Amino acid sequence: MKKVITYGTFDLLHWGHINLLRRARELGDYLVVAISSDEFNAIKNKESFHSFENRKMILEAIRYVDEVIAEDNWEQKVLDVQKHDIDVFVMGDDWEGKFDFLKEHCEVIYLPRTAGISTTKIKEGLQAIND
Ligand code: C2G
Repeated sequence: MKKVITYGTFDLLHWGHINLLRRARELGDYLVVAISSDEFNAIKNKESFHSFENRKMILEAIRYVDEVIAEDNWEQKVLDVQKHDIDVFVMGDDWEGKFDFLKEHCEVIYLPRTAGISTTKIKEGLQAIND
């Protein structure tokens, strides 16, 4: 079984995230998603609207996702790849090159981001409506 992993906050889930998850799943037979904890989001200077538990529950409902684990720090990826017997690591290409150190442990693939949508864009759009 070919196992794929990807990482992210996945806040205010949108079609760009779904495009990523679908393509990641299509690269293998099983997709693990490591979702950023609220504490790790703070390290990433990101504040998510939904809590970790709620973002996790939403991801677990997606047909492309087989398992959801927590992402607590930048350093856990090699361990995750080994512990979960991962064959392919996937990220959107806004991260191009940033995780090439994983190439000695698994395949590393950066997929084109979906243009025209982002969690920030959603927040800004809602702000404009409410102004
Ligand atoms: N993404 C995408 N297209 C978009 C928006 C996001 O392909 N329009 C992808 C991102 O490239 C990423 C994934 O969806 O691969 C999740 O995006 P975020 O939740 O913004 O994740 P990020 O904050 O980049 O966290 O250790 C890695 C980090 O946890 C990644």
